Amino acid sequence: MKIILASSNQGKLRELKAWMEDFEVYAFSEVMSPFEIVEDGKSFKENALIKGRAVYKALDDENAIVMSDDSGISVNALEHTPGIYSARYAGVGATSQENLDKLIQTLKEKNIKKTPAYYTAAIGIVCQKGEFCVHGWMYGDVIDEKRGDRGFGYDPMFVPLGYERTLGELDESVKKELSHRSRALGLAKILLKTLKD
Ligand code: ITT
Repeated sequence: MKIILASSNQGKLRELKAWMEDFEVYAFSEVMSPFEIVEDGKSFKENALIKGRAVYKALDDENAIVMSDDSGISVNALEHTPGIYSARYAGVGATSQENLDKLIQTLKEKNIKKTPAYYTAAIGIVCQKGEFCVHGWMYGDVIDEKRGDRGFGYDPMFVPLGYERTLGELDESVKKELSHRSRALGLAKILLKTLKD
């Protein structure tokens, strides 16, 4: 089964491809000229489906199966922000590094050294049979410094529940086992099996 991933985020694409290695998977930029998608939904689910729908339409192939990922980090003590705005926390067009620095700066301004947070991933699937969405979460804490350079995005400041080190420091197998994305992909794989029949 051939799957087109509606994402331009290299960190996500790496993880999605590693998790979907039993499928034939391509980033949409590998099969067409990449284009910008306006993510103006009010939830992870809405944004995941906006991305999936845009790429499905552009592919113009009714047999295509498009998978999208909308995700982000929410900090309980910051009223669950940045949430769906995680990619533009430091402003529209901000880099991952700028977003990470801004979240660390926000914690420092509030004198917070460590506080509960969680990642959410909504995986969308758009194909001839319809539009579907599944979610996964990973809980833990964020700290007011970066540690390690594994993973991507906010990983150097995120300590998963039950661990002392950040996702930037831990072996990648830990994130593969526990992550919001892996959990959502576990459900997405079940969905894909049923769509095949
Ligand atoms: P696409 O829409 O092209 O997939 P994007 O980066 O714009 O890429 P999102 O709108 O879903 O994707 O934004 C997700 C943000 O949350 C982005 O800043 C990521 O760095 C961050 N994020 C999501 N999952 C993460 C993870 O597993 N580890 C670290 N940061 C993550």
